[in-house]
Amino acid sequence: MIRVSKGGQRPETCLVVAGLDFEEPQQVKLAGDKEKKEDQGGGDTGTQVITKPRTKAKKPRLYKVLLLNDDYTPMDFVIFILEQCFNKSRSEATGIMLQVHRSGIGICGVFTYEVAETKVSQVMNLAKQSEHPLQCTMEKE
Ligand code: TYC
Repeated sequence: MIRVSKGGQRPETCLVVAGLDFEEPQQVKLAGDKEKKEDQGGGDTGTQVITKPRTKAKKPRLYKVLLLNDDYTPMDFVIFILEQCFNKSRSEATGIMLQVHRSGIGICGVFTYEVAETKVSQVMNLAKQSEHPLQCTMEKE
């Protein structure tokens, strides 16, 4: 008997790499397995846990990267951030900056977890280097 993964939550340690995902343990019989062998007490049960790659790619969760308004960060710096880190055109960047300036918060983009985390770090590092209090954060879509 061998346990393979199928359906449901993925294990904590699981990585999603190039569309491959892993599935929750499920028992699968292989040729030569003896019926109920592992249920008959002690010793090596002949049971192992393996993970079987999922054939269908699961959609990754997405995260919004948000900019917060403050009274001190120059508007030009926010536009620069939106152009450099989020590949916005000058006019898109100006629109988002003004939206944040007027409403207090705005969306720079929507990304997978790791990409969103990287963008937030880049923005925070650039703001820190330039000694601006600009805040950037991420939130589940
Ligand atoms: N409110 C800032 C100012 O008047 C501009 C600003 C816009 C700051 C967006 C942060 O995320 C921000 N200089």
